[in-house]
Amino acid sequence: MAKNRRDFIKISALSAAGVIFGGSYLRAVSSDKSLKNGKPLYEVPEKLLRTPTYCEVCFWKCAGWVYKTEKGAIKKIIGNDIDPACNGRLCPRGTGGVGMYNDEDRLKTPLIRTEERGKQTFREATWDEAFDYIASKLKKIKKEHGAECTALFTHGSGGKYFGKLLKAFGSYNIAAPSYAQCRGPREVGFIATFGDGLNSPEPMDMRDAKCLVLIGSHLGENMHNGQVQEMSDAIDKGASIITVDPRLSTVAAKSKYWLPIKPATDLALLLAWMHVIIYEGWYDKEYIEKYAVGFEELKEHVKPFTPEWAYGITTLKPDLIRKSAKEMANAAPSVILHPGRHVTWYGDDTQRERAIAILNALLGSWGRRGGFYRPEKAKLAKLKLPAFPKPARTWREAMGGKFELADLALANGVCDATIPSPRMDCHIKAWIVNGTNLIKTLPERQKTIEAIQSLDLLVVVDTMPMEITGWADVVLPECTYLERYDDIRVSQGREPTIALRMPAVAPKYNTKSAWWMASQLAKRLELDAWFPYETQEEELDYLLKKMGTSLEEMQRIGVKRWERAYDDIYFAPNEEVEFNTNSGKIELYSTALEEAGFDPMPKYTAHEEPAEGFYRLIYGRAPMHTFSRTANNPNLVDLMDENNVWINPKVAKEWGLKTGQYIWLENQDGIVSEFPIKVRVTERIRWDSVYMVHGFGHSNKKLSRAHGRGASDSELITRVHVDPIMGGTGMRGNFVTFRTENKKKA
Ligand SMILES: Nc1nc2c(c(=O)[nH]1)N[C@H]1C(S)=C(S)[C@@H](COP(=O)(O)OP(=O)(O)OC[C@H]3O[C@@H](n4cnc5c(=O)[nH]c(N)nc54)[C@H](O)[C@@H]3O)O[C@H]1N2
Ligand SMILES: Nc1nc2c(c(=O)[nH]1)N[C@H]1C(S)=C(S)[C@@H](COP(=O)(O)OP(=O)(O)OC[C@H]3O[C@@H](n4cnc5c(=O)[nH]c(N)nc54)[C@H](O)[C@@H]3O)O[C@H]1N2
Ligand code: SF4
Ligand SMILES: [Mo]
Repeated sequence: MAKNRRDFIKISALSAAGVIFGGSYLRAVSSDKSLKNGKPLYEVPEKLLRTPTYCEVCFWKCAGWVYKTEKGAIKKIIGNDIDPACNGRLCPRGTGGVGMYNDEDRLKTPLIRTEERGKQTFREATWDEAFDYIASKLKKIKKEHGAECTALFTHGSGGKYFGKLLKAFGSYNIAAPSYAQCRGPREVGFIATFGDGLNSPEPMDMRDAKCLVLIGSHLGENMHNGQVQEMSDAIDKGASIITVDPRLSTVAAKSKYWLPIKPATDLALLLAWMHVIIYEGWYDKEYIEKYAVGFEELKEHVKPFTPEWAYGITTLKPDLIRKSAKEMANAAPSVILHPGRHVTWYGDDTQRERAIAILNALLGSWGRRGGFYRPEKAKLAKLKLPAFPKPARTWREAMGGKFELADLALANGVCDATIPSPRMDCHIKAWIVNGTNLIKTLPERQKTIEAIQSLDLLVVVDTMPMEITGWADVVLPECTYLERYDDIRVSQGREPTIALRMPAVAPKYNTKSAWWMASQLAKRLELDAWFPYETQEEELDYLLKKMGTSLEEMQRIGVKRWERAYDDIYFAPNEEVEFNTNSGKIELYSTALEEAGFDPMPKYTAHEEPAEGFYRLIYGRAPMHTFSRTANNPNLVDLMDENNVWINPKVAKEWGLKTGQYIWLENQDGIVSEFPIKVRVTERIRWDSVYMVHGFGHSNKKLSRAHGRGASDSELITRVHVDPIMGGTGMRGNFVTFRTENKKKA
């Protein structure tokens, strides 16, 4: 174990910043005392000006300051000290965010397609031409098919404005891949148990946890800033970490217990943990009695699931299962079984998340210090707008009554509802895609492309030429987050907090903000009543004044925090708590799942194993990149310019593979990776799996740094296991084998 367990996090967070800006420079600025006392400061000694922002490199949205020279050259971005999401420190990606602004491959002007879809052949257009084209197509679709035959896919700040546009137009088909390809199952699993989802940032009291259990969550590589910091604080205070991962992740290497589980068998481990905790009497009896229902049923249900039973499935020794359960029980209630975030793995994900929720309940950590706290959120003021028209249909109809428990639209559901089918009398005809590279983001690429090919209109709003822009009819170039205002950031947390993003510099090239684009389109679609302001400053000032501040104040302070209205962050001793479930209690036995025809308590089902010569494809994050969006960022490419495939030495020997060699991966359906990937032979991965970082292997030639670098996990995920409860797309049931040559290319 490392001498100072905090080092690994410091290294990943700071060395990167050091590379980009020079370590001493960065330290000099962040130790500037005048930043600490919360006073607004427009000028710093180096004669730099600063403006507030929040980061868009990932969705943690850390608030920060952009420093620039008087001439408007951006020098650096640093964290805002009073923002609880970052506590004054950005991660390497946030520090390198200026690369998004500087990237010379950026989209520069609106584009209209001239050849067939997918070919990246466009002509440059004016904004007026682009908007007229879109508006006339949308009007035609509305007339011929109905406004509800349109959809928005979004994963970015501007989604709010396009969402409003679409609702005003008459469609509620608004989907984000951050639900059905990411955290959806955990929301549904926790709602079924506690009556509340987790949302973002997750209300985990990590800094006071005495034991943290990470099931696949690879914090430290997953750089969600505030969480990584709180984990490192907890470690410094002596908390123990238990990591369940088929791979020795960064954090697994620092853990008291690493459980190198056979992938796809987590539910067996979770049931065995329940068995031990219940039958050894290690659960929180008072808490369960007071707050929960279904304990006797659960006790009976988990009776057969002994650690010995789980050993045969998970390959984890019974003793390790018992010891780790004891470790959690000793720390309870200051223990967190982390729900994870990207949890769409094997199709039974809502049930796995239910099991995680139930374990947290048994240990009494929900509502307790060092467990899960009650979050607070500032109430965002609303504009006075007319009511939205009620759409004749939504994507749900196309689902034929399935996935009723999904609380948000499914991106894959909207995709399904776009492909013509005899089951449906109408399918979706137009998509607006904002800030999501659907070709790399949705599994089953062929299906996404089939859906796109049956559209009458595809509008893509992006900052970069990406795989998705190649399929667009119209490309609208957004300016980067450093060049625009956006909506007020209202994040939940221990206290209500808001943050402002404002332009640090004027937009480069002929790029514009999503707010402006949506307002302009609204004018052409006669929907201006929903866009009453001429400028975004006026709109923000109106909203901020209603929230007790103003645009002028927020421009100076960037972040505003309020005290909690009530002192109720944890359950008070003996507090009567009403949970938002059918029974008003924590449901160990879920009546809602039972009513909907699903197992009221989680069960283990075996998943398909790789065939001879194939290995399970698992994927994750690298600290210096976000999905596919940073692969061309000049600053971050300097830190990592391609991904590699982790292969166990035993397997490498069998195949004669060596570290550094380039190979192609071929999946169970015969799909070969378009580009080769470098081999990394390592004991840190089980022999039955291979691992790679998501986001590489770009095929768009306009990405001068990212094109052809590394391979894409997405193209190999041609098989999904859909969660029957909420429609999430389990993506880890794909298997690959190795090719030392690519016949198609040879
Ligand atoms: N194979 C595979 N698929 C996955 C995952 C995986 O690990 N592997 N992860 C899943 C998860 S957890 C998630 S949350 C999703 C994420 O999915 P996405 O959010 O789609 O991820 P990105 O690939 O980064 O695509 C973001 C797009 O937004 C653009 N963009 C960046 N900044 C801006 C901006 O300011 N304005 C606009 N308009 N566009 C901008 C980028 O250029 C890029 O094209 O993917 C899911 N899909
Ligand atoms: N640097 C960086 N940080 C990010 C992001 C980013 O793009 N870059 N994206 C953010 C987003 S949107 C999300 S959703 C999160 C995702 O991050 P997390 O929710 O932390 O991680 P996952 O993608 O679910 O899981 C990846 C880990 O699961 C392990 N794993 C694979 N199969 C199994 C299995 O069967 N069982 C178990 N127990 N483990 C398994 C892998 O080895 C890997 O370590 O990261 C966030 N943070
Ligand atoms: S965690 Fe990093 S990339 Fe994400 S918002 Fe914060 S600084 Fe930006
Ligand atoms: Mo995600």
